[in-house]
Amino acid sequence: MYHQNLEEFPENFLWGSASAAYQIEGAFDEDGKGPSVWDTFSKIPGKTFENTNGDIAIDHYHRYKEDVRLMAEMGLKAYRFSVAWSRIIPDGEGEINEKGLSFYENLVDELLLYGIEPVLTLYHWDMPQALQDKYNGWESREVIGSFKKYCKALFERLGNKVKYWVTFNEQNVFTAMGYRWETHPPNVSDVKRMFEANHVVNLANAEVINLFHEMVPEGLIGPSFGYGPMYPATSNPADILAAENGNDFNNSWWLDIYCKGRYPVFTLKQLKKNGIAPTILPDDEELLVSAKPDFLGINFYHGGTVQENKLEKPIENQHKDRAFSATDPYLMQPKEEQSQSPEIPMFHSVSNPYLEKTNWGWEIDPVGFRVALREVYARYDLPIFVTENGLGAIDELTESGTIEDDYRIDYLNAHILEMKKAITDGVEMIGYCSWSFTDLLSWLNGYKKRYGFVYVDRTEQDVKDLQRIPKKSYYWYKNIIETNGENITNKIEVQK
Ligand code: BGP
Repeated sequence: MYHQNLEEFPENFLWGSASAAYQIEGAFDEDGKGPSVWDTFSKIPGKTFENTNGDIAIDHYHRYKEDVRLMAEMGLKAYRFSVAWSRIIPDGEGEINEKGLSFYENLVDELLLYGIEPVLTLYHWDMPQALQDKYNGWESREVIGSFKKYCKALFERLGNKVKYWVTFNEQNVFTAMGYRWETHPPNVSDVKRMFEANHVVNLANAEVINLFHEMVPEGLIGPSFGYGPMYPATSNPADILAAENGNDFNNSWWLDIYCKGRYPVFTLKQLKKNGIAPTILPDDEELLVSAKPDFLGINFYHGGTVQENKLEKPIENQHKDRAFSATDPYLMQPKEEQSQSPEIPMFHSVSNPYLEKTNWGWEIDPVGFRVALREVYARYDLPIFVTENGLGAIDELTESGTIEDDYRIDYLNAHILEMKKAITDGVEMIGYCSWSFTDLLSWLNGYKKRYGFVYVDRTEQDVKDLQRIPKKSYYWYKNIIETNGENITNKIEVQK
């Protein structure tokens, strides 16, 4: 659809920004916090860039007031953050740690003081290590009860202060990276175990949504999914079919469960044929169907392009032209030695010649963002909250003490423009959170891959003074918020 004039953003549109506990807080063992799987995993030599970890991160735990003040000065309307489960319950299921709860309550109070809407993520990948050790983490249904206990403590304490809640962040990413690619905890490489663990997370998601609706009837809850549209490489109908398979396997596999309570038929059948489908017990379906999210959180970075692949195993030279980044969670490719690669007969990923890439090889695809928003809204009919979108780049602190991140402004402007078009098309949207507010730890890429509006002065090995310095994009976004996005056009004007 081409629109001569774009509609305005809704009046109460939540212009926000996001973060996650492990990536910002630091204070990894303070005030009674128990270790999480990320505290353990990041210490395994060679797993993260230059062996970086979040022990100190950007020390948000001690500097949250300063960070919130910067948000307030920018005029931010919403701030998405996650709670570290092992701060609230150090061993995951036992005693509740009051100091952990009060940290988040203080943070929420501080946000509310400035009229910033808190958006709370319950699980952004940091399972308490004790539960990993005791039950094998998400591979056991025992963990569902522990997760409910933790969530209940937060609903009780913050249910009257926080309206927007996110259950799981990018379930597709943490299950694949953690159980298939050995690049996240618990460092496993087994497709069957991945699908089993993923199913348990689905059950936990449903249980907690139902619990929330009982306990916090005025609030809104939904998962945040890492969505990427699937493009066919050509107009060959066989490639169109491959793209449908890719969409089924990479997107509907999760979104259908969240919204319809059942797995997509074709992928499920394919997994069963390969002997890697999850174990579904008789009562599971009833639970999954009963839990309805109030909105869908969408994290958008990029999608993928696929072609037909009828081979049992990809041929050798196909591997060579794959633009494949070892740390791109959205485009991991089957390893040759991994016998169970269910997607091989379904589709085959190729590089998209129309799209530029970031320094880390991630495609830049603003139109794909509009495609994503429309697809998700058309299929699932739920309001969308964009809970992440942003550019990871190497920023330079100039001698005069500024950061001229025009490339980030270009990136965000282009994406927000496409979002405005999607709204004009008819997509119902709650808000948009950029990733991220401050610079923070990239899980696998250290401190060098920066996303923030606010520069944080540290390197991988040198913590320095962690000084916060607003970048050029900070002032640009401030203006976008002030004008409710009316200046979002093809032309960019930055006010500083
Ligand atoms: C998403 C995660 C975020 C964040 C972002 C950028 O998948 O939800 O936590 O890390 O990706 O990723 P990266 O740091 O790998 O560039």
